[in-house]
Amino acid sequence: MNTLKSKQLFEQAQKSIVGGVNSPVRAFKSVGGHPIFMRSAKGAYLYDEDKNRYIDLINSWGPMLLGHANDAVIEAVQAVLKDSFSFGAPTSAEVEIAELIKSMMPNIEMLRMVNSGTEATMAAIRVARGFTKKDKIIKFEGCYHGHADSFLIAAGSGAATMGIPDSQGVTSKTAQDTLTVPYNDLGALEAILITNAGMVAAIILEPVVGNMGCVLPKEGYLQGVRALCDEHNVLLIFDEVMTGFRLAKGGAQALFGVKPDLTTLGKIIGGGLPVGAYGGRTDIMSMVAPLGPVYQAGTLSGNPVAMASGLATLKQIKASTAIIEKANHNAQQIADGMRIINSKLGLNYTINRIGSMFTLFFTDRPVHNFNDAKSSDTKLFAAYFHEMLKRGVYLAPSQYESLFVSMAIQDADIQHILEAHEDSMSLIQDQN
Ligand code: HOZ
Repeated sequence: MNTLKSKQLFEQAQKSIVGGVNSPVRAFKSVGGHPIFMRSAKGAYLYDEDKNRYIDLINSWGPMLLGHANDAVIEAVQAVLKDSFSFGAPTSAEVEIAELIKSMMPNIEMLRMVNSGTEATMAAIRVARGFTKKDKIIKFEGCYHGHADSFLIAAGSGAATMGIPDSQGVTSKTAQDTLTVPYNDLGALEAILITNAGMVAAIILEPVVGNMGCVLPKEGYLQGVRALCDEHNVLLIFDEVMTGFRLAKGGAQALFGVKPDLTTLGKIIGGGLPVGAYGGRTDIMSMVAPLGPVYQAGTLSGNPVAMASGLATLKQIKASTAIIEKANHNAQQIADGMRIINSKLGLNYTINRIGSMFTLFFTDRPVHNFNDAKSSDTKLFAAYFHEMLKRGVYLAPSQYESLFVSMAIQDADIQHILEAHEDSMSLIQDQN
């Protein structure tokens, strides 16, 4: 596969963009080689600058559940473009999307639109602190909630991939207010709540983790976290930036039947444009300005073009259960097919899947938390990643990310992915 233009663009990019990329994992640092520069995408496929085609298993890290360049979304965006790109004043589309989100997410009574998942989580903990008048938050090792200071402590995703889970530049005072415990361990959570009694404003977690690879909550775990929050008078924040509108129309909270106090959203909510949101109980959200004393604002929040893209995406998801079902079916076929091939090759690697999210971990160990995920052979993952890329399958360039499957993938694509998997696995096993 010829990727010369990508290589040249990366060399050029490094002269003006930090590391040649605008988000660290994209640099391919942990897998080696150069990133692929994309030019266009349609449905299940990405096309790069050298005109190579890839079946996309990242889907912009989650937003493109419908597949790329969905016709109804394009039409909706084109329709608003002629009316202005931004007003910095309220629009009817913002009211419409707020009502639509409330109708889908079971525990959002009031919400605020922002421009990214990072903004949403950053604001949610500020509100939680303002409401409870407490400073500390608890997050889980390997969970990632965007790049705000309070979350870059034992952080997953790119921070873990780059080996900087505790980023420099975060003051020690900020870090002291973020307590961390292992995911899926109620005992550890209870212990830290007892030690810090009366000081914890909120527990924030990904109800299904996507940022240490895909890690599922153990049976009863989310219910246990909710019960501990109630017992210790702590707010529960579900970061559903990845899982919202994907695992179910109402996200993981609908799927598992657990009620968070606040929810953060991103990715699918913008249909590929930069949108986030946070919301929850009316009494808590009423703390936010202009109603209350917690400040949060944004010039481009509720941007009309982004709202049009989000609305056109969410309306389709709300109207048809077939979308989520098809994406789930695709992911199941791929993950199950990989399991069968692995066992034929005598390999016992862990594959975690739920709905249309999954990760193949290069470890024999069941993966329930970040320590388990870190037992993966990342060198082998890197070799596998490049073999898949050569065969036209675009995976996340890191072991510590979930894959996101779209509804646009068809049976022939699944066949292609599984053949690529078998060839790649056989080859890297022979070489190692
Ligand atoms: N940290 C993001 C995924 N969890 C990566 C986003 C990107 O590089 O585009």
